[in-house]
Amino acid sequence: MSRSLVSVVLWLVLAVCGRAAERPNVVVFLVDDLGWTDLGCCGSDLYQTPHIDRLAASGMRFTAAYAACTVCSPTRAALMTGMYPARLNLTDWIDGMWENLAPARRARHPLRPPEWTQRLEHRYVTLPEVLRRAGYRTAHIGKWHLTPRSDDPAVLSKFYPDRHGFEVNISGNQWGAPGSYFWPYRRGKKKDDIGARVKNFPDSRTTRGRYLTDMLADQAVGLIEKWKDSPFFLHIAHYAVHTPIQGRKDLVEKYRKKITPGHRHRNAQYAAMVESVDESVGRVVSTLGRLGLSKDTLIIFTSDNGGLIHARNGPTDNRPLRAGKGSAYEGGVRVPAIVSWPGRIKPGAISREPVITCDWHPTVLEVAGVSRVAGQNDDVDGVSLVPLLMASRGVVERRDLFWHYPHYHRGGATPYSAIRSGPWRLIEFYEGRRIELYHLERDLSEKIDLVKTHPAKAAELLKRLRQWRKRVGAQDPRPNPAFQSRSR
Ligand SMILES: [Ca+2]
Repeated sequence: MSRSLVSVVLWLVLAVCGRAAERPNVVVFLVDDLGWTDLGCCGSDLYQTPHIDRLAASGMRFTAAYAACTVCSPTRAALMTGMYPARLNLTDWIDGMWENLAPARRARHPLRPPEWTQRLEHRYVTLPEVLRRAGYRTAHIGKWHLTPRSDDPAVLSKFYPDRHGFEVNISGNQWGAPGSYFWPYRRGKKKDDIGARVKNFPDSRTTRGRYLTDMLADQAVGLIEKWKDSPFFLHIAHYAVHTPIQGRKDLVEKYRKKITPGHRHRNAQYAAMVESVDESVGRVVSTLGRLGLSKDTLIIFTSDNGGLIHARNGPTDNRPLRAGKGSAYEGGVRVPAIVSWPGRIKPGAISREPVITCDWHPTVLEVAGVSRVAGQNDDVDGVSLVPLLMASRGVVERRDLFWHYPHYHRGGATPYSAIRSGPWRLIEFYEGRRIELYHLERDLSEKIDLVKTHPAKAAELLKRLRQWRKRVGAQDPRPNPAFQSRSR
């Protein structure tokens, strides 16, 4: 072989290998309502998640990862844009509680929410939009919940995932929950559930009889097989483990036999739902392995808010965290987060660094070697976690994390903002401008309010929180003119 031929072959090999390394596939699992202790590797005493536990063992698990909001739509928007929900003015789930509250119930609250933005606006450049321009195939599979409040299909469809950068949209629409997890995913004869109004919902020949989480996994596996030769971005946003709490029958039976009075987690239906999510992760990981794509694929696994505990038969338990979904406390926002990239991220790594949903956007772009679109999303709030992921002792720049929820929620929240700074967490409640201060390293359960004993720290954090609100243009709640204090 001539020297020039050798060098051409070498160049080709380097070019092909280099390309694969520069543009890995990205799979994001965004599970709905999965609590901080809802996985085997995160301390559940009941739920079995061997595939997710293996994913964690193969990469990095974050012990202080946060959702950008205590409810779902804002966190989903933060993942798509890398921006805080407060900056997007998208601060509650769509439609929000207030909008559905009877006048008598509204009168119980001294404040009312601001005129917040109930959709993901097109002026923001989403993660799939940037990746798609860089040559990625992009698919959304599962829950979307970022459309406006509307009954008009023409209005709704303008905000579906396929109008926000996803080439393929499977079952993403205005619904925050399915009518049923069992095919055809409707509640009784109700027509307007997922599947009914969405054009690109898979047709019934391929979904008939499939449990929803299994069906979404089928779709993910099919797309990986189809797109194996080009870089792809899959956003697998499971409807699970949101209500209705309905597990697959074989798994429910298994857990019914397993639960004892001593268990902390003790809902067999919910346990079965978690295990179905685990199976979906296992199927995606094994498909990647079978196709030789493991080393070319970054997988992120996380949740959109804390575990649900306030509903009837509160399906899970977030202890030692305080409260859960829809609350101002850690149980509302602290979530599992796992990142795997075999050969790149050291196996078995644990990070205690506080990270938040907004960070995944710049992280994915850096991993994909893609620049942000100039002049758009310049205010990305997240930071890339690549230094942390690639060198397990690496650090990201020290910063504060923030939450802003100017709404009420059945999970216990009254309008509030919060800041986490190092081990400290300060919450400002708008009602009466009351503050609470906790030291999370000494008091993970937020039991001991330190405002009185650490007034200087409280004042410093309150100042930073208010400065941040101003900087991002956070909307304050307003006085409720209909408020009747006697009715409380
Ligand atoms: Ca949720």
